[in-house]
Amino acid sequence: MAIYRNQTGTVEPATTSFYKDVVQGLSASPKYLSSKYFYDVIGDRLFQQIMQLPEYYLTRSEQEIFLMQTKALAKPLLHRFQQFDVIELGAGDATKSTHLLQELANAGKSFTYFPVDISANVIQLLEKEIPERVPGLQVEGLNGDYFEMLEKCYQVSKRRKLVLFLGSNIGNYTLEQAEEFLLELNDHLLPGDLVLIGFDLKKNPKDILAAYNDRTGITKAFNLNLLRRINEELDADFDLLQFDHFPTYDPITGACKSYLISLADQEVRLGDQTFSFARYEPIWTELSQKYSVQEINEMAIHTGFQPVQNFFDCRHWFVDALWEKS
Ligand code: AVI
Repeated sequence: MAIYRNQTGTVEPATTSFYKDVVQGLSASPKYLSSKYFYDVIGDRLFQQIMQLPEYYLTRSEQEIFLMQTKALAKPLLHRFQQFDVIELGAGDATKSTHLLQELANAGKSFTYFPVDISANVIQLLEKEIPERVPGLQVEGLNGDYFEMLEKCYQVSKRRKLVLFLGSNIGNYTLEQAEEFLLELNDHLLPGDLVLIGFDLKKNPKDILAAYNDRTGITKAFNLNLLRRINEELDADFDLLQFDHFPTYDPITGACKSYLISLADQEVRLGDQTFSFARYEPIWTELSQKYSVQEINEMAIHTGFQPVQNFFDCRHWFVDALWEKS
């Protein structure tokens, strides 16, 4: 059995999902790798840099919504619920949500903020930082799987819920996966609970492509980092110089896809297996799906939600959609 070295340097048998998913993806035709494995320590750092790029409009657009429309975002929650909790799936650094948390706290509401993240490090940091940013706010970080943690929230508190899923993270799911995710989210909520989901909108294809093909090459490094991570953790020997980054955007489907292109006929060893790459063969690494407002509203209805209100940035490039569980 092959072995690999995990992020803490421990050598383990090759039975983890990372190993299995990589082998499955590289054995498929066409080859693929999941973008969920982009986010090791270096990947996190590169993503932080991406969010600062002039071409990467997504973060700034959503930041503008939270900054300029804080009162409007808080209003439906304050009008509907006497008592509530706010849960954030994939909280990251919670920069955007902090504006809303502050507004809710200013309205004199006492509530708990449950940031959920798969990174224990992120949770530790938020538990320390959020009460500094919003004094008096109760924060209970939850480290682990989104839906398991959502169940935990209901065990701890029976209050109404607002679930945040921001940053166009839903765009990294295929349409099928997104619907599956939303159905499961719906299953974990009670009628009347609210969700606020960040979607990147269809727009001029040139602006979308530029966001995933920045001039400085950070997005390329972000994609290539997955091969570096596989080398390090799964005992492989990808030559990073022999792969190029290639994003595409289809304005009909709204699918923005990134590929790593093999620049040569080559063989790559992974543990005790070998994978062959033809010259110019692609590995599909990421989907960043773009939506129309109509597609978003239809998706709400299909998955058991009622659209309540859409919050757009000034260019209408991004939307935070507020839905209620029917
Ligand atoms: C995290 N996610 C929403 C980003 C996106 O836009 O799909 C990840 C990313 N990939 C390349 N640039 C940013």
